[in-house]
Amino acid sequence: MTPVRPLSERPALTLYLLCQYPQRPMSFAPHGWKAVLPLRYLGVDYETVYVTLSELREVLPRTFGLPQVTIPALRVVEIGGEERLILDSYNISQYSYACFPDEGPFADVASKSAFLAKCGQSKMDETIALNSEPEWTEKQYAAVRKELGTMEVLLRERRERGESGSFLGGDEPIHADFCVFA
Ligand SMILES: N[C@@H](CCC(=O)N[C@@H](CS)C(=O)NCC(=O)O)C(=O)O
Repeated sequence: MTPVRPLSERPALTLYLLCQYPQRPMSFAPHGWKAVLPLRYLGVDYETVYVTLSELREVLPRTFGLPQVTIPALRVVEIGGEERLILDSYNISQYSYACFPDEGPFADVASKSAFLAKCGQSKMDETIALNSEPEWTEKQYAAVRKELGTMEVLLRERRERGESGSFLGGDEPIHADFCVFA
């Protein structure tokens, strides 16, 4: 496996995420996770800048000289100083995989061994082999569709009772909604 590139050889990345209000620099917005998860999966270092909705609309377009900016947005400063802004979580994800192809949860050899010691190499090989069998994967998809069907039933029943909200928790998400998201 190619060794993880030292920090001095990596581009500097800044990820812009939406926050609810300036005093709380944290993001809940779902679009942001679509960029955060691939970056974290690949173990890529980045700084985070949290912006409010009004900053997103009023400040960021001026900062980047664009008519409109959506977030997540990733600012990349290459080793040579060249800068660019990547918009849209899909493009950020594509960039992450292209730029850091050899990293990932198993970049650390000791952690890989620890994981395999628990899960077992043969179980792992078996699962990887099964994943390329259409018959097996179709069964897995069917099982997932069945599970999701339970949610549809719950949501439909709630609608029929005249209750509002599109979350399992009604108008506000509860733990069950967060489990579905995760
Ligand atoms: N397809 C985009 C959607 C991103 C998006 O719509 N983000 C919202 C914030 S959660 C946004 O930037 N909206 C612009 C605005 O409200 O002015 C992605 O996946 O990154």
